[in-house]
Amino acid sequence: MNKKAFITGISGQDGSYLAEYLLSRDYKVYGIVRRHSIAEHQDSRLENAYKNPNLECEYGDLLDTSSLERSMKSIKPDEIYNLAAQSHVRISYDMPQFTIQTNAVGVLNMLEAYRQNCPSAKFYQASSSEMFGDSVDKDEFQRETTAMTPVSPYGCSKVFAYNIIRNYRKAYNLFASNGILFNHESPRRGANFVSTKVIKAAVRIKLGLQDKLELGNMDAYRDWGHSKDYVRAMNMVLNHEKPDDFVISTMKTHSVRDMCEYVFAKLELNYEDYVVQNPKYLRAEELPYLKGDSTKARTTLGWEPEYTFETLMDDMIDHWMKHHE
Ligand code: NAP
Ligand code: G4F
Repeated sequence: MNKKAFITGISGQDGSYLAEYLLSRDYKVYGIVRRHSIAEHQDSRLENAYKNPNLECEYGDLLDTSSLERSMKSIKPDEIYNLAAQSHVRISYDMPQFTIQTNAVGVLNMLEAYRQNCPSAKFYQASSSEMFGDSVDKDEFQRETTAMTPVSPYGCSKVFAYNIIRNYRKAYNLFASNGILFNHESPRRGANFVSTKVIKAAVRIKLGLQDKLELGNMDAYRDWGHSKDYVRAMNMVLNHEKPDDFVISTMKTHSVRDMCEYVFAKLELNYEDYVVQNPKYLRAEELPYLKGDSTKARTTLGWEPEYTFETLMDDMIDHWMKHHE
């Protein structure tokens, strides 16, 4: 019989790639989507997945426990991927209560619905490198053992979720795992994250549709990978012999400035002629540096990324070029 997977956040960047990946591996995939006032935007990232009859979505929300319980009771999934979140770090300063409700209490709601209705399922939690905050090991990496000192409401919410997963794993003997994923992007990345913002603007400048790009902190470093590689890792985490926590990263870091330099140069432009700083995009507290050590996932799960920073950028540039042409 086909395995059944349940995905929260299925309409997001990772959820949509994960749905496609699992469908290609003959899973029956279920997801919940929230009610949107513009219904036609709801499924834009799921266009490909919906071509497969093995995908079913229903309305639900991490804050609506009745919808979660109904799904767990009726579907009885084999694998649960909890990807739903208010996932924007700067916006978590504008909406701290909603961020904590969804990313922390919402995870507890999901865990309870799972524990009470289908405890033999495996549960994946979308944990984040933002949990490390300003902690860095002496060798300049963050890894599973690095202290967590989050520097944003988003980071704090994800630390709660990470810890409650570990608590439920032990207390109730559940197969509940954390994937601690470093930044990952794709053509489906939301427009207000830095990668899409830089690439879309550079393409529009190249085509004469825009004349400048306003950014916040250009000296922040991130370890950027491709979402397609990272959803593959999520599935490997749940198919490992025991529940555990894994860092997923490329093990390389670049600054926002490096990103601008690469993207504009690829389009035969000099970023210094177009990029200006706007304090509006600075954060109340910035996380200056991320570089993940994913040795554990590579040696234990056999996971390796296929994309590099450069091929990720190229994929996104191609996408936005085609979109504007
Ligand atoms: P995303 O594109 O922002 O997708 C988030 C998804 O969560 C959307 O489908 C959104 O639905 C849904 N959602 C938000 N609030 C919800 C709620 N209260 N109930 C149900 N669904 C809700 O994020 P992503 O990049 O795919 O990231 C997926 C997960 O990985 C998130 O938990 C994120 O925090 C985590 N993560 C991401 C990265 C990264 O670099 N991408 C790194 C580490 C961890 P709407 O469309 O209706 O808002
Ligand atoms: O693209 P970002 O907004 O991603 P950020 O804050 O690192 O968060 C992402 O990665 C986390 C994993 O580490 C995820 F958990 C989280 O859900 C999300 O997917 O910003 C990246 C860097 C930051 O240092 C930011 O200050 O880019 C800097 N930046 C500079 N100018 C900007 C801008 N970020 C945004 N969004 N917009 C700017 O104009």
